[in-house]
Amino acid sequence: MMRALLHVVATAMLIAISSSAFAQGAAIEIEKAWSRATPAGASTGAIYLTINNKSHDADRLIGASSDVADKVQIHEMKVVGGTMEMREVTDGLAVAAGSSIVLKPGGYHIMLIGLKKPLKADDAVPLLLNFERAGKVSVTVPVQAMGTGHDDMHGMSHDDMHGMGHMDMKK
Ligand SMILES: [Cu+2]
Repeated sequence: MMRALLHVVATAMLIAISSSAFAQGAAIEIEKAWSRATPAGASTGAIYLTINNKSHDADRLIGASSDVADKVQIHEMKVVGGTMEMREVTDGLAVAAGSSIVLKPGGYHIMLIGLKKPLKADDAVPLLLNFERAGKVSVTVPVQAMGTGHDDMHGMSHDDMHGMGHMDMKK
């Protein structure tokens, strides 16, 4: 009798736990999000973050948007034959089940294009990420002061990178 009752309680708890996990949709967790303050007149900015896929299904970051910019793209920066190249990742960023992907200076980043105003230190930028499976995930991105040791490429700002004459912008 006691055993049967315990079983019922245990089952009820399991149901409660699994349904709350389902309701919260915590399959995708974003951490270490940050951006950098931009110089006056800069039209672009970059956001870096870590995506943790805690679900048992592979997912894919397929897009993003933010109130602070006209357009938000997923970009990849890499050195090809000694030249820094930046291109838009048009087919999304795959995040395997149970794994993480790190967006960081010199690699993948979220690109803010057509900034409506400069990003200032201590601003909080609202960002909406769109995942193939998990759907929309909103993130608040803190802005760090310029030159705080997180600089891309030895002190050049992201905007400098875009303005560099020898940099090829691959479509
Ligand atoms: Cu970029």
